[in-house]
Amino acid sequence: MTVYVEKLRAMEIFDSRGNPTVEVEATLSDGTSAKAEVPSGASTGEKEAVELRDGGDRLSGKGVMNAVNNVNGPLNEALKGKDPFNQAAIDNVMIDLDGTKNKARLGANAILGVSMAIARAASKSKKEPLYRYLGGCDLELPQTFHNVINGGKHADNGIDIQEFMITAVNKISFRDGFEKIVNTYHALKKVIEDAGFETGLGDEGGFAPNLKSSEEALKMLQKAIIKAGYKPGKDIAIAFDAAASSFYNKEDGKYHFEDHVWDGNQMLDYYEKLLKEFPEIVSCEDPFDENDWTNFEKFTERFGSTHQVVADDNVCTNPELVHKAIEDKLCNAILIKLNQIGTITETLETIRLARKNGMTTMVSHRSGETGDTFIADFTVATNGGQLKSGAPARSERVEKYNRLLEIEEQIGIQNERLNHFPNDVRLD
Ligand code: 2PG
Ligand code: MG
Repeated sequence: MTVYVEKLRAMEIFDSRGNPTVEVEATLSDGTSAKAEVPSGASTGEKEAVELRDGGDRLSGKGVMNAVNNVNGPLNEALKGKDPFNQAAIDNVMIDLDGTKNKARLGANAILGVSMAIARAASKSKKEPLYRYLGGCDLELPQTFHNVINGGKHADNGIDIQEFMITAVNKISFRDGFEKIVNTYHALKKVIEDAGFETGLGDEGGFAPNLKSSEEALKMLQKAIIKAGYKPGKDIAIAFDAAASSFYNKEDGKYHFEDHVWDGNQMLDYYEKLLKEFPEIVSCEDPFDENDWTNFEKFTERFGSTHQVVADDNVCTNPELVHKAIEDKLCNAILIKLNQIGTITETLETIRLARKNGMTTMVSHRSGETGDTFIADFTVATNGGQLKSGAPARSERVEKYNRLLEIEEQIGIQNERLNHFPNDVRLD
């Protein structure tokens, strides 16, 4: 029996920040149906595919009814009768129908919702879990990064680095590593309380204490790791996402970072000091503004042999931009967000391109998330990668980790290959 796409139906739902987003349900001719929900970022790169918003007065202009109608109308028409098991063909139909370079006509939120819903329906129809349908039999649980102190655009505090993450580097399984993360998260709450700060949470489930500086945040993290009974750098390492575009001032070309106004060189010196003072930092994302490739390149030249340097806002999961990043030696790792580019097929192309050129890849949630656990399966399917999905708190974050626990139980605990970092953080 040939199975084909029978119907696509979308509706407007709400994300973890209470903003409208798109949900798509795909139904196949064999009666299988599956849903997917699209996330949404706050610190978005200028070259991300277009997230179609309605504008006007309703829901502060953030409604997504145009995107919903694009699924129910033109996308439904174009994909009806198509083979759901040929993901590339499905995605190409949508790219062609949209016809723009950045999915501005139909909306990346509409297109990605369809791309994910059809993949999930196809996996259900084949009676395979999504990670196996997408990834075959070469599967590996990812190295996960957990944003436990939130700053920048994700919190109302004085910290300008957007994300301070912890990652379990000494572990025998994903579950073992995740337990260490959870213990550290709870210890961190105590450390923050004892220092007299509030323990309210930011957008990604990390604490958002009103600290004055990023150093203070890092010191608290060191303390929390030790308090939980682990060795900083040996058991639990640290990563950050500066999301530096959010503190770069285009007018004066300076970085307005916490109490300072710095040029690129001063910013670079600051990072040098930070990495010396906190040797447990293994991975640094977006240390410079998305258009400041010169200083970004200098950063990679200086620290790229000892640290993972991740590019997010300046490459936007876009194969063309990643190509340029490879040529320019911009970074040694690429952040991967499905909604920055808008289809599964193009995301896979970006991952392939990065890896072929010796770069690592880190799949990422968005600060506005839903309960959809697609990225957990997707990261396992793309094998050997990393995943950041926020703190071990707030269900839109934890659901992804719970899904990884489930996947680990299904595929069994594997030997850690742990080639994830340019420097081997596991060596004593
Ligand atoms: C980032 C992301 C995810 P946002 O900058 O890496 O943490 O944030 O979704 O707000 O772009
Ligand atoms: Mg980022």
